[in-house]
Amino acid sequence: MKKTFLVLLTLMCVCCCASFADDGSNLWLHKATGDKAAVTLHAKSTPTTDIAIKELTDGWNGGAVNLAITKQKGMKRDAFSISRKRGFVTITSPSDIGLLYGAYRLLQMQTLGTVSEDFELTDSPFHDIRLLNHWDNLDGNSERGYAGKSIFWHVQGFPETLGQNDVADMRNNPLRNTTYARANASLGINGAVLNNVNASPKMLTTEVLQMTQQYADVLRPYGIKVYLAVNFSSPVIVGGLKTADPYDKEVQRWWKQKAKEIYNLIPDFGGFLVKANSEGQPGPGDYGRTHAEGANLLASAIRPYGGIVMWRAFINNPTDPDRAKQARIEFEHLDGQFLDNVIIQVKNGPIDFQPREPFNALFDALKLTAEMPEFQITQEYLGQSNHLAYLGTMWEEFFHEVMPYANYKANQLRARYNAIAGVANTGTDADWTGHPLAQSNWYAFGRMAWNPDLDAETIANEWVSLTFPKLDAKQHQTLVAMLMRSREAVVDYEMPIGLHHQFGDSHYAPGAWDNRPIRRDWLPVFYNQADAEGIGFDRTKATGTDATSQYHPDFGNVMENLSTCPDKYLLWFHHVPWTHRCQSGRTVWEELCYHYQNGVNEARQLQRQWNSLEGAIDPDIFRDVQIRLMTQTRDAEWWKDGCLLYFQSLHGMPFPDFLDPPVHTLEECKHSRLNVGLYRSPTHEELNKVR
Ligand code: BDP
Repeated sequence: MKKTFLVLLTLMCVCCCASFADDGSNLWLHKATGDKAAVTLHAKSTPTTDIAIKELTDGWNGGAVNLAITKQKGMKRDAFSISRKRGFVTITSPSDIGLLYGAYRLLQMQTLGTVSEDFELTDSPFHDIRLLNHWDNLDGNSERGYAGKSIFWHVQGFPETLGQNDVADMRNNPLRNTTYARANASLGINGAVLNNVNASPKMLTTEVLQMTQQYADVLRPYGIKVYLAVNFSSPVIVGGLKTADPYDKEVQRWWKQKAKEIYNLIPDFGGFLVKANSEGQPGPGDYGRTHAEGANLLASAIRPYGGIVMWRAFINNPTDPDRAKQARIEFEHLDGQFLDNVIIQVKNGPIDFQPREPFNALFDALKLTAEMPEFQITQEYLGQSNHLAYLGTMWEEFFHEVMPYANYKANQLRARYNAIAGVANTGTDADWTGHPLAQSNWYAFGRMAWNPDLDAETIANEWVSLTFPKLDAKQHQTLVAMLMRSREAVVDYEMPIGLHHQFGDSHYAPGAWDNRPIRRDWLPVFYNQADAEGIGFDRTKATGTDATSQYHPDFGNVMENLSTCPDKYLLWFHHVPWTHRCQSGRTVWEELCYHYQNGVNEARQLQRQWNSLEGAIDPDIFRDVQIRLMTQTRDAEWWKDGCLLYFQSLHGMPFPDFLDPPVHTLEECKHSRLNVGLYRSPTHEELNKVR
């Protein structure tokens, strides 16, 4: 009897531990229940319906399910309905992919505990094209990627030694590639640009196109199309032509031929993403041609096959002294000149993925041309994979501004293509995203791409429930609270009250003092304009660069006027004396001190909150996040001390009493390891090795 009990106990322990051990690789995806649901398909079977059936069979434990294709007038292809009556579930959609989306939704609801006995719901995506942009290079590196290597490319010495074994992670690791595809499909993400916007011309060689075809084949059943970022000089570098001029007949023929080759391999290829005439990339400007002439060259080549061209508005070659105005200056006058399968891809803010930016004034400037937002899921400027920064709150803020002040929804709906993209944070780390909690950003992007009206907190609640289903209500709330406050904490110590681009070279550590002899508008001192008298970048019409006039007056006038400009954008739009009173009642100097201090306090609070979850989270993930939060607090102190000591060195005012005295000297901050990109937290794999 005693022995049986012991065996049972041991078995229970093994089972508990086995189900508890988690390296984060399964993301927010449900686990198989053990039961086998009876699923009946009332439609032609396809690879996509096979996946839907398998997911439901393995994961649903609430009775029989019917899947049926039904065409309903006005219903989008990806939309679905789920109904449950007397315990019997029916999922309907006009398409097989809609059925798969419905299946994932039902399984998510099961984990969230929101399935009732009888219910009916219909859901339909707002954006039709919902894309990840992977800034991955053929050599396996990922630009601004902080989660290991590229999940797609590991081509050594390309193209000479290209062989079967060089084909990337995805093909060699089927489990991993299905997880990627399932994760995206579970959110409705339906496209992936597989390579960096700083695109290698080699992407268009036959060898790489054949590899791309393999990805397309793997991802297709999950409703995910592949796209490529292309280099405008490809006809010269790959094609051996003398020019890439859009008006050259040979060049036009080359692109048409290339399009034919691509669509022969990949009949549903999504299209091209192009960064042209920006940061050294080639473009139509090299031949005296406009962005429209360049974009149309590519667009007309892939138009017969249904492909699109996403032409980026991030033209970081400023002609105006204020880089924030550049996108609108470059593109507004070209409105109406683009083919209808061109979409202008616009970063959410006008500078460059800062922790907080007002929306880019190019939104709403184009009336005849499609535009799509580009978010950055990878945290280039938000502590990379060391800091916790849940970006749902940032994107919610973007939509709250752009919807009323830039007519966002109407503009999206009138365009032939209605799209959105996010620069991915995925890599080869076991947990995919480096920081285990940064998975929430991939999740939030997908959810908001589907429905931009969703609020960040709802999404955070979903993600926590799906990823950590074993937390009790209090623990769940703690983690949601951490996520919800996290991005504002980063804003507090990296860019309080609109003070932007204060980064050193690594885009990680503080560099407020940085005044190297390089392009002025890459330097923190250019953006802070700080001296003995005051601080801030004047973008007003009255005395500054007049960026405020690029906005609709309902937004621009509020920003222009010092008395109405919200504190969060104060130093983005205004240069003010240190003694200027903020809306909070504090002076600018006090207000800066207040936010830097708050950022440090918040980072500490994140540590405390996380520590309270010990025992409730898988120990490996717990320790991993714990170390990253330690790093975050330490970095927050560098930011606070470095920036405040530098500003104090200009005006000499004392620190307010509420400020914790610095623990670093300014010199120390200036020469900190943080700034040379050597300093980082261990990856998930490295942590595992140490254990
Ligand atoms: C900046 C990044 C750089 C990108 C560029 C872009 O620092 O790596 O190539 O944006 O978006 O944020 O093209």
